This record gives sequence, structure tokens and C-alpha cells, in this order.
Amino acid sequence: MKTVSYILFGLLFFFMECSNVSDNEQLKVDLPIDENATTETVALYNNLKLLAKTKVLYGHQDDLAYGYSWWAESGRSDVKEVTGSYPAVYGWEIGDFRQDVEANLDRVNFESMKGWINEGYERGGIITLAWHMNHPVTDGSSWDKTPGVAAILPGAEQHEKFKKWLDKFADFTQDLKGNDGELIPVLFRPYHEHTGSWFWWGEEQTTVEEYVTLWRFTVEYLRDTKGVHNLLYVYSPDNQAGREFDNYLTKYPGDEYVDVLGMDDYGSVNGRNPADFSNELAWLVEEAERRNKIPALSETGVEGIPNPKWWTEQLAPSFESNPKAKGIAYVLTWRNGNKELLQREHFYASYPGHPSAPDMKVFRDMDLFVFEDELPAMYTLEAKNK
Ligand code: BMA
Repeated sequence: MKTVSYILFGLLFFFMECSNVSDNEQLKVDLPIDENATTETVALYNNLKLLAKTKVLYGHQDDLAYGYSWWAESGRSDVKEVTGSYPAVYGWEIGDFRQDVEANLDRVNFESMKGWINEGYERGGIITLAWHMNHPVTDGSSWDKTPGVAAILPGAEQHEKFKKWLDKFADFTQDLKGNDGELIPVLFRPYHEHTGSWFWWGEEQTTVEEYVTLWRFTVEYLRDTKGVHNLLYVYSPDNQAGREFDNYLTKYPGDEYVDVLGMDDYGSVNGRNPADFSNELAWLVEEAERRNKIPALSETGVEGIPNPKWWTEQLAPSFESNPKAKGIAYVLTWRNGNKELLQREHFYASYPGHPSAPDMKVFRDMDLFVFEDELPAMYTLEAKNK
């Protein structure tokens, strides 16, 4: 694959030089941390970077699996029913992946998930995967606060068990295929929100060295040992409404191990002055530029959207107040938990009939924000010419 990719890029450079392409931007093809990444993965990496300069893509967690008032109905999406388009980015979750379970911790069936990932990709959408990984020692949930990282590092007692989980994940990624058989690129976001202390890999649970070792091992094992080449790696500390801002890079695994500089933040979009958050997003954009990475607001939202103008009064100004913040590649709001199943309100995108729905439509119509039906081709390098 490496040779094939290089030959392809060589031809592309040659063609572009010959055809006298004026914009230098078009001549640059960056490789992600996986030099053997599939052609589609390299294209996605470059196209995301380029598109980020002018647009912010909108994403939603579990969008196709269920919504506020429905469950696993083909073609449905709360976002589409409110805005007229599917989201540009689809977030998925593989928590509870450890044993032979058929569904994740939110009851989304893994086989169905593969189908929805294919559907979104075939429409041109972008896929990101998070992992609320179970506790490797206690077998509890990811919210089990017992420190767990030291036990799974190379040489430690649970290392082999942990590798089996990664093996299973590697198999899962190789089942994600487009209709022509090509592997679907995935923005993989493991060990998220480690600056908070609510997961077993969290701030209080883990030393810098442990976290960095875990991250690097995961990349090297998946990429080099398992030969998984359709992943881009997303680092996503939790900003906690600015409180962890200075901590962003404390446990950073290094530029050789990260493709996307993400940030999770719920508090900053819940009544905080958008200008302050915008400055932090601007910082993230600058940091990403300096390191030649992709900046993203990898998780956000306000549960229940109590402000009916939340989309235009809170979220949009978070990108607009500081013009530099417009350089964020994508923003993903969390899931629309099914009310009947959960027996509570747990949604982060508007659904039809909710008071915030008209405002989400206004947000969708803003030039800065891109939904699926406005996406250029993300999986071919030609898209750079558009
Ligand atoms: C959390 C909540 C939980 C869910 C988990 C993983 O933030 O939405 O209900 O189980 O994410 O999706």
C-alpha cells in the first residue's frame, strides 16, 4: 500500500506541475502519522485540513441509530428532520466492546452500526469513533475511577487482555467498507477527556508517563502490529469551561502520534461568554497550525437545549467571536438519547417540534457551517481542486 500510495502521489505531483496549477495549496499532500494510511484516509486528512480554513463541519453522535422519539428506523435522523440534511460528521461509540456482546453500552447493535457507518460514508459523510472502554481490571464501566492504565501497559498483568480488546477493535475497523470494498477512514478518538477525573484513564488516575505510553502503544499496536491503516488519531482533552485550558498539552503523546487536536467542552457552551471560548478555540487552531494538525471541537452541547436560540446565540459565536476560531474543522454535538428508553431528557441536537429546532435550521443555513449535503468529495485528492 505504501508503494502504491507513493506512486499515486508522485503521479499527482507530476500532473499538477505539468498542468501549471497556480494555487500552491493544491500541490501539497500531507501524510498522517500513519505513512501507510489508505488513499481515502490520506485524502480525508488533507481535505479536512483544507476545508477547515473556511468551513466548520457539523457532526452528531449516534445520528442514524436513534433519535429523541425513534429507534433504529432506516433513513431517519433528528438532524435531517430538523435541518433538511444529515450531519457532515457521524460520531459512533464502541463502549462495552470487550466481550461477545452484540450491542454497545447505549444498546446500539454493532452489526447495524457497521451498516450505518457505510451509509454515511457512501453519502460522503465523515466517521468518528469514540470508546468508553471498560475498566480492564474490574470489568466495570469507563466511569469506574479505579486507576487502570498502569495495569494494561506492556509487561503489566492485564496487558494481554487489553491487547485482545485492541484485536477486536482492529477486526471491527477492517469490516468498515465502502460499496467498492475500500476501507472507510475513521477518526478514532480513544482515552478522551483525560484532563478530567471521571474515567479510569483520567487526570487523577494516570501519570503523564502512563497516559503517553498507553496512547503510543495503542497507535503502534493498531498501525504497526495489526496493520490497521484506515485510522486518523484524535486527541481530545476536556476543557471544562476553560478550567483545564492550560493542561491541554500536559499529557500530549507527541506530534508523531496524533492527527487531530480535538477538544471536548460542554461547560463553555452553557452560558459562558462565547468570546472567551472563542479565544480558546482560536488557540487550538493556532496550535494545530503550528504542528500541522487538524483542530476540532470533538464533543460539545447542552443537554436538553434550554436556550431556544442556543445554536445562533451560543454555539455559532463560539466560532465567530475570534475569527481564528473559524479554523476549527468540525464540531460534534452529543447524542439524542431516546426518551422512552432512557426515561429522561438527554439530547444535544434539536428534534422536530423542540423549541430550538427553528434556530438549528438558521445555524445550518449559515455559510460557516457545513452539513452533509454541502460537503465536497472528501475521499479523493481531486477535491482539493474545488
Ligand atoms: C455519555 C452519556 C451516556 C452514554 C455515554 C456513551 O456522555 O450520553 O448516557 O452512555 O456518553 O455514549
